[in-house]
Amino acid sequence: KRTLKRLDYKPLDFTATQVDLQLNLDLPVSRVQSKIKVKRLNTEATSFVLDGQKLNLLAVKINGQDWSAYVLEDLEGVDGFQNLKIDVSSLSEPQEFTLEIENEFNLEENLSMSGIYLSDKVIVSQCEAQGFRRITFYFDRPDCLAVFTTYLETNDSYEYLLANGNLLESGSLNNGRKFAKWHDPFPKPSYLFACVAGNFEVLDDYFITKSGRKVKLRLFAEYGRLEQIRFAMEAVKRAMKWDEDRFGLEYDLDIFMVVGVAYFNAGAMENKGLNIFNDELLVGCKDTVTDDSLFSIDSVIAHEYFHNWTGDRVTCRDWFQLTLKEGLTVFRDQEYSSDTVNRTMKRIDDAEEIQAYQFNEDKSPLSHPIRPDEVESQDNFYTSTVYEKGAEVIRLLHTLIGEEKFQQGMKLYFERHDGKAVTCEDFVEAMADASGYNLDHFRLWYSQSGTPEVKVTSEYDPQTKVQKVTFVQETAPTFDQQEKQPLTLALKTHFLTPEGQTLTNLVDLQGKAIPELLVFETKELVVEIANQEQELIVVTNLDFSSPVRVIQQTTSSQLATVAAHCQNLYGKYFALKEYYNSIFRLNEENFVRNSQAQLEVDEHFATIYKNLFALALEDASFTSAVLRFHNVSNAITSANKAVNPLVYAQIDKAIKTKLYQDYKVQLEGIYAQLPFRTWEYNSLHFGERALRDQLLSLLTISQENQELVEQLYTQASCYNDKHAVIKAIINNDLSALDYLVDKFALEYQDTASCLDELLTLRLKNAKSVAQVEALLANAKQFSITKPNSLYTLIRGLRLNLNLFFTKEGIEYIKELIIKVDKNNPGVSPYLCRSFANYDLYLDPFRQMVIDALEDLITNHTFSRNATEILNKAFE
Ligand code: HT7
Ligand code: ZN
Repeated sequence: KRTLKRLDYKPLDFTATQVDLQLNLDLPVSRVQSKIKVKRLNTEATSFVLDGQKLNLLAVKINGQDWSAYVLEDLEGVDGFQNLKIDVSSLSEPQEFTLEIENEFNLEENLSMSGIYLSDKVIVSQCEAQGFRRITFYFDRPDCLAVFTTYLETNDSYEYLLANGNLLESGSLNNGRKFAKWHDPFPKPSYLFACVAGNFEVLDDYFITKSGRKVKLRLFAEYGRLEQIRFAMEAVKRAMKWDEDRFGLEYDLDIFMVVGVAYFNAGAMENKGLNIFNDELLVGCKDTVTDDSLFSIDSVIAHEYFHNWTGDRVTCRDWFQLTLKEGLTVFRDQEYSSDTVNRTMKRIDDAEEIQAYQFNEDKSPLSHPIRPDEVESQDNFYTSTVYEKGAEVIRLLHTLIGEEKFQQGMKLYFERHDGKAVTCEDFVEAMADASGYNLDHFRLWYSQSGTPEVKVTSEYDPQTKVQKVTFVQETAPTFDQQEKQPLTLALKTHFLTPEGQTLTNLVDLQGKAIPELLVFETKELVVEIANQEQELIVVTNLDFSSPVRVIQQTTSSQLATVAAHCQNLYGKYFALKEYYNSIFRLNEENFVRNSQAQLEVDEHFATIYKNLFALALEDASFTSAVLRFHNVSNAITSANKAVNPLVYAQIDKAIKTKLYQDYKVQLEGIYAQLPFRTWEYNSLHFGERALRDQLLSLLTISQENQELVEQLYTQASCYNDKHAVIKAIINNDLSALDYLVDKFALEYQDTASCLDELLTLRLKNAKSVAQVEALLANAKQFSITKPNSLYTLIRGLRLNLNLFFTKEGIEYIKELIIKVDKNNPGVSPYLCRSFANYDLYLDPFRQMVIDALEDLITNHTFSRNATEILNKAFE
């Protein structure tokens, strides 16, 4: 076990200031010449170590002379890490010298999607976190900042040769080869290096920055996709403009390029001036992707673009600081989406996501603070905690100090740290200095893991007419950390009368106004509300103002009041969700005894859903979001206790069936009134299409209304509606309509993302491993080396609870992990994570997962990445 610790950080003894890279990109083997200007930072030091991985070293020179004072060490393990230790004690001028390295790597055999690899026929790089060491020996860590010049040479079958920065020159060589030379004037760490060689469809445009500079914009995608990258181009321009308007940040190179590739481990990568995307997050238009996917394309384009300042211009000192760039950039992309689409719904979606994933990560053996202290593999920092909880911590800071001071803090941060690699401390310090706030206690959010629980209790005294509301925060010990302290919290809170009126102007016993935002950093906060004729309902953590779980004994009647009247939509939404979750608790025992039991509901069910549906046409976005949380995965993850997943699946189905039976006429009426508008990218249209999708599934749950499905396929003017059709058919087993699914498959036979969506639905409903294998064999877009295929497969299997929790299902996933890890340790940890949440389930399900983990760990050898996740999960 090799544990890396945050506090062990040591600055470099030697660093690179300038790198001239010559890459001869050939198959199967590529050749690299790297000329590095090295500067000594520690005058005592006489040697340094460069990182490598699976490289073949050919030559080392210093100041133009062959150099033999080096040792090349292969670090043990399956990953092929190497250290190249170079001794410069004999150099007369060791303060500054030129180091030349020549090496080769096997491009064709690199299936890891890290370093330089092949995506179909495109040669492409991915260097974050540690891919550069697969290209050449280097100081492959984020605090080594150098100015890169990149010369690319290939045979002349590649039309475009791209790298970071601005193009210096390009042309043909006489021997059937071609070259391009790029220069990036901004010092950067190796993880932001990028290069691409390939043939593409290209879309050109430009953007005039606020200071009047004309920036060339170029998007590259697979041939034939021109119409499908226009949306992304608009997103680039929107993001550039938004960053100028809201953050005052302008783009800094002459050209900004985005390339989409089919084989990519993550969503996208913010390489300086040359963003590289998983093409599912770049390519798409109304005719080929769902509204949700377009929304993701827009926000990921924005996210990667925003990294140009929060990540590239100011970067991380070490990987423990990852949230410095990721938490902040997620916050920025969330704000972009909120400003450009729908703030409330975006907030609801983000809160939902963090509660479903990050809260469980915090409860699991994989829990860690947003700035972790220890890790075994650098690749495993890319978690929901670092990204999404990290963004919530930034949002909390923003809530505490306000937009104006926050922007002053950002300005100071850039003034102090532009062109540097810094820490989370540096960020908080800039915010504290600029705002004048004391953020000492706030800093604890960076080091403490776990989800704080806030218990809210209320006592009303009719004699004194005082209502005493107590908020007590407590963070339970987590797997990684026993001791917890109270954190700085900001709870946006409303008080409602039993009739549902939101009261403002409330005062305490001293006559002081009770603020809407309750801020405290102690364990307990007591609010005493004076002059009340009746007990008020407390609705807190509105807009998810702090990343905490609220524990409150709210009666069904109170939930019904909040759901009907709360002025804050977030409050309404979570009251409805809490009510939905309470139906599971009410029915659990009955369904364990009898899977066909009659669903029990209380007296508020009818009012709650009647009110909800009455609002449907007025606020389709909201209603569709409420219907969307009616799903079993959500019920399991928000149960806050171990459950029987199969019983939960039965209850979920029973609730939906009851909704259909009880509200059939009303639901059919809403469905009929939903307009078919000319497609537009806006919140109103999104909402209506999403509601149509949700309603279609509900209306066909009992095999009725099949004509609506047929009608929708004919009427559909966009992919979103067609996807709704195949979803209803496959999930509700409307086998008479299978011909429409076949039609869909034919219509989208050339679009892998559509075929993947179809495959997910089919996998989710597969009855056996044999059926899964048959589905994969028939899916022409599926490839075991393609990350998107693997994500589709694991997504489908995870949703298929009936198969996942069988001996053959778990066995199949185990085999998959073993197979995938051999080629691509960037994806295998993602598969392993499905085994880390066993505490969500009751036995025998929990034990099945634990047994699988035990078998994997004891009987197999894995990459560092997978080993860390499996070991932690099993500890
Ligand atoms: N910063 C990027 C992270 C990323 C990545 C990390 C590990 C392995 C492959 C990867 N591809 C991209 C993406 C982002 O957060 O913007
Ligand atoms: Zn990012």
